[in-house]
Amino acid sequence: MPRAFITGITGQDGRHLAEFLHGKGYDVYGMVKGQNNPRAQAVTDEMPFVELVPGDLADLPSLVAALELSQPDEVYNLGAISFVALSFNQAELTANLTGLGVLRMLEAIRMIGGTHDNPIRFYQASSSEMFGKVRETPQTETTPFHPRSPYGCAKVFGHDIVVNYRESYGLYACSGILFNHEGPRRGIEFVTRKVTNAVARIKLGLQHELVLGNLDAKRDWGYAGDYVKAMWLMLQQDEPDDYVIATGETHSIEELVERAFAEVGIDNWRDYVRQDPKFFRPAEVDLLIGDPSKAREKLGWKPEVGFPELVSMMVQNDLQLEAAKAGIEL
Ligand code: G4F
Repeated sequence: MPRAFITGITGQDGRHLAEFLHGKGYDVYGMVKGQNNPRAQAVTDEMPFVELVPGDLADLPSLVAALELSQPDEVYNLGAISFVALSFNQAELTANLTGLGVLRMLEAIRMIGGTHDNPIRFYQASSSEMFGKVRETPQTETTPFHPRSPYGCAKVFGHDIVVNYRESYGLYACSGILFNHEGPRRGIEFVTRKVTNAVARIKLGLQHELVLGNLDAKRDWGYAGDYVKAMWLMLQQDEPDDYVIATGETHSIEELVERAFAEVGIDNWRDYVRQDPKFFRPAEVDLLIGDPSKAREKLGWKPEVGFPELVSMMVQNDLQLEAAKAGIEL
C-alpha cells in the first residue's frame, strides 16, 4: 500500500485529500500539533482510517520524527496560517509557519531520505495569492509574483524554496498554484462560507444582516474536492513540475452574494448586507483568474463543479446544518 503524509489534515483540503487518497488505497498519516487538539478528535471521528502523528511546522526535529514514523511515499504540505486577513495581524507567525515551515519540511525529507533521487515525493500548497497585484491576466505558471499580504509573501518564499530544492538536490518536489477553492467544509472566516452560512441563517430567521468588507474584489473560485485530485496527479508524473489549478472564470464578491441569496429566493439582498471597514484589508488582491491549460494538457485535470453549482451546494448544506442546529424542519 502506498503511504501518504499530510500536514494540515484538520483543514478543508486535508480532509478532502485524506478521503481521496484512502479511496485510492493509500495508508494515510496526518500531522497534528499541540496537546489534546480538539480538531484532531474531529478528524478521528470523521475519518478513523487516518493515523494521526504529532508534529509542528515550527519544529524541525518533530517533522523528522513524524516522517520516520510514517515512512511516506508522498508528502502533502497543506499546513499553514491560511487566512489572509489574519496574516496582517500575525505576520511573523505566518512567515514562520507558512514560509519557513516549507523549508523545514524539505529539510526533514532530505534528512531522512538523502539528497539525490529521493524516493519521497513532495507536494507544496502554493497559492494564487502570490500573484497579488497581478502583472498579467489570466495568471499562468510564468506570471511574476507581486504578493499583497504577509501570507502572500510567505507563500512566495515557500514556492521559491521548493523550486530551489528541486534544482539543488534533485528532490521530487511540486507546487500547485491553487486558486481559491471552496465547499461545505470551508471555514466560516472565508468569504464564501461566511456568505452561504449567513444566507441560510437569514432565510431561517436566525440572523438579520450580513456584514462584509470589499464587494468588488474578484476571485476564481473552484470546488476543493476537484482540486485535491490535481495535487495527487502532480505527484504521479515522471518529472516534478509546478501547475496552476483554477477554473478560468472570475466572479466578484457581489456576484457571490447575489447568487447565494437567489438560491433561497431572496432578490432584495442589498437590504440584508452592510459593509464595515474592519473587513477591508490594508492591501487588497483585486482580481484573480487562472489559466489551467498546463494542468489540463499535462495532468488531464479539469474542474467538474462550476460556480453556480458550488454556491448552490454550499447554501443548501448550510440550510441543512443551521436548520438541524435550531431544530427547524425544512
Ligand atoms: O475568502 P477570502 O478570505 O479568501 P482570500 O483572501 O482570497 O484567500 C483564500 O484564497 C487564497 C488563494 O488565492 C488562499 F491561498 C488563501 O489561503 C485563502 O484560501 O477573501 C476573498 C475576498 C477578499 O478580496 C476579501 O477582501 O473576499 C473579500 N471579502 C469581503 N468581505 C471578505 C469579506 N473576506 C472575508 N474573509 N470576510 C469578509 O467579510
